[in-house]
Amino acid sequence: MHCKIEATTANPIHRLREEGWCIVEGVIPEAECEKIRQGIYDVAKANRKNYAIEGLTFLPAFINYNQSYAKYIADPNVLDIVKGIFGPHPRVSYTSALINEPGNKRGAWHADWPFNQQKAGHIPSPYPLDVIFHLTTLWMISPFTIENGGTLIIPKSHLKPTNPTCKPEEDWTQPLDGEMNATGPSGSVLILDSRMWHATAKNSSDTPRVGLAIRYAPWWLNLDILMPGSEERKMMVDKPGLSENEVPRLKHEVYNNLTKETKPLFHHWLHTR
Ligand SMILES: O=C(O)CCC(=O)C(=O)O
Repeated sequence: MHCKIEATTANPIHRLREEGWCIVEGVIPEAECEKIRQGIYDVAKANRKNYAIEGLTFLPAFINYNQSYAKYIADPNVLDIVKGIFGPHPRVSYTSALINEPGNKRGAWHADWPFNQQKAGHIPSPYPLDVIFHLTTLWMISPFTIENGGTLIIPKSHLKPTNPTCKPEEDWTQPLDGEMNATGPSGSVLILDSRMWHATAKNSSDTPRVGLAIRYAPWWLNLDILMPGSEERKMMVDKPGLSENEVPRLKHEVYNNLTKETKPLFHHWLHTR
């Protein structure tokens, strides 16, 4: 297992716990990234959601539209780390395409679900325990560089008991002390504790930055609130009229074509409750 080390230890799980992030290089061969990049870009653009921020294309449940990267989601270089944290039965919670066009604006600092305090389903801050509940992984289908806007992160911010979504009235788009761009060659995977403060960086290159956000959850984290039509979502989001991310159900034909290693990560998305 290769993990780019910039801390004191070679163990990526230890590093995730201490620093809140690590990068695993070479998960998808670079030549393969070249082949799948345009397809991901085209499909994401063609199905872009109109609520996406200007300069960004965002498409949830991307696995339903394009499966060119699907087998890598179960790649042991990533999955062994995920299992090392969550145990033997992790689940994929999100597969989203992220296209950052040249000239996009810098985004606001935030932590991801279930720590985003503006979403109906969230763990209220101050978080009671230092526990990794959810992992956000950002897949570099393009190389991530400082110029094209490698994700902005603040190492160790996962250890804070809260995050900027607690105070949405403040402007969180400004630089903060300790920030850095996470960079790597195409085919690398940035793994973040979802509590980590992070933000979209400006793409100052002349080429779109193509990425995927794939998130992993432990078996015990209830994901039903994300699923349109679920009983949880009706009660907690629709009825009170609150905001929440949407992860539509997985299409059966897509599930049937996944590899045997990938299927267990997605089985829960076949059904709503
Ligand atoms: O595109 C990026 O670099 C950051 C994406 C992000 O902030 C997110 O998916 O929560």
